Amino acid sequence: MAEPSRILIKGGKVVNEDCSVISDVYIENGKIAQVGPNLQVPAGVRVIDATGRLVIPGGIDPHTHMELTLMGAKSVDDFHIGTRAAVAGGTTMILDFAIPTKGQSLLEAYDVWRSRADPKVCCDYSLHVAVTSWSDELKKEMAILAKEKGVNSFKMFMAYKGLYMLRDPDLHRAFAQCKEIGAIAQVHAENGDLIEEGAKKMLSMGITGPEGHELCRPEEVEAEATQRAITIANAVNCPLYVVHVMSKAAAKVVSNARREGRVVFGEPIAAGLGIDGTHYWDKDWAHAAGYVMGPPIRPDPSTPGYLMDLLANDDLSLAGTDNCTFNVCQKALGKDDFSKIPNGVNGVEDRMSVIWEKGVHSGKMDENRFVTVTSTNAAKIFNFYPQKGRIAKNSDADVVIWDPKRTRKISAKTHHQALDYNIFEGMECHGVAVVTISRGKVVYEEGKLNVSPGHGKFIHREPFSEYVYKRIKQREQVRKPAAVVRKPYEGKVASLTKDD
Ligand code: URQ
Ligand code: ZN
Ligand code: ZN
Repeated sequence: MAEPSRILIKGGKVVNEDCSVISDVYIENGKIAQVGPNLQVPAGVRVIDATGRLVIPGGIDPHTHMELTLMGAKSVDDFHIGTRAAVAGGTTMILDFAIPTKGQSLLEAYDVWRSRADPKVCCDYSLHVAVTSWSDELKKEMAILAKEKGVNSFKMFMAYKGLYMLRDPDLHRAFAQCKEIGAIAQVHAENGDLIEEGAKKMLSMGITGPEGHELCRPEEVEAEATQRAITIANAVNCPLYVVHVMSKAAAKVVSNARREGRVVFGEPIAAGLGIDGTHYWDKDWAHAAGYVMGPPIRPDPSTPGYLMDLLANDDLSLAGTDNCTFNVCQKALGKDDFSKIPNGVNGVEDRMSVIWEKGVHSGKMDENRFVTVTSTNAAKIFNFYPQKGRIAKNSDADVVIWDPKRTRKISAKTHHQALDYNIFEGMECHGVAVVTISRGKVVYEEGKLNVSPGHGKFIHREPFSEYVYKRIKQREQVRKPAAVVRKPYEGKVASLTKDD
């Protein structure tokens, strides 16, 4: 049956970042054609009754790693299964990462990831590009990606020593180039040297289990790198985006920098917002290993609530998932040595419900802030707002009918991800996607998926996002350092002393 390209969503409460209003939404040819009360539409239009429910912009997950090969394992959610699971949870766009393999150029990596994703995605997507080494050639490629390929975000790793890690001088160069081409610099902020030393110490003490993964890289290892990245970015007036903020210590560094006026955005993820890292001490090795990611999920049980409070008040800016899923048998590559457990957890399907339960149902944030942190801010920061991130005329018809009263119990038995466990297993959440519409097509309704691989499109993003660059440009003007004009020194000058 040909998909109806015209849909009328009647009687729902339209929730945008700035306001909520009972209103109809009329969708035609993949776009939102009208928003308003009691819309009159042509005959033959499919009508969906949203009375008593919310009509929200489709979720945008700014941080996923579908089919990434890492530490000898390939993440099991590929671009089809991963985006299929995303729409089942109310997310209608993901931003993944093209990460070059050793010796691969950025443009080659970009092409490889495009060829992987384009034929498979069930919803729209885009790509950040990882900078895991430095050269003049690579610097030029960043400019090409920004000018011609729709990439305005580059991720640098301060961890994964020997694999992805950049040291400060190259971070400085990469940030300076990001600023030059109007991109945002993203960082995985952990001190890779301290992680290496910490891991050696734990293993030498016979601590080989997942608890060693957290013990070897405590919060301050994340906080120190977060501050260092902020300092380096500020030295070159480059906007900074700290991915997967996992600890109270790192979150304090980000919020303090924002209060001091730095242009920095902090991204907590569903895992850090929904659960804590006490699981690493579980007696069941497989259970404990399932939570291994970097930075670790923190064992301090007050962390999820603390991160959610900062997300609610804009000290932290938006929520991702870092969805990078490895089955138990893949995690078992590290059964004798935690540093060999492939890093990554799930989140792409459950992010919206976890944040509704722990953020809105708990009273920490309202429905408008929920939309902001799950959709709108990603669109603004990565520069495709209001194409996405808003229920408005001419915006893409990425729309979710959300039932705040309905609950669901998260479980690997019922989830749509490829993973054979779920870090949120058993969590009861208020807030459920009832209907998900991607590009004007109903791709999920009342538990039934209706996706087609390749339905999603790559979203090009222009550089110099206004939301990110307005202050940067102003500072470029008004904070230019200038030399003092003074008469030359004409006094006595000592002679140089040789080393003795
Ligand atoms: O570090 C990342 O963001 C990627 C490699 C996913 N894995 C993880 O543990 N965060
Ligand atoms: Zn990372
Ligand atoms: Zn990641």
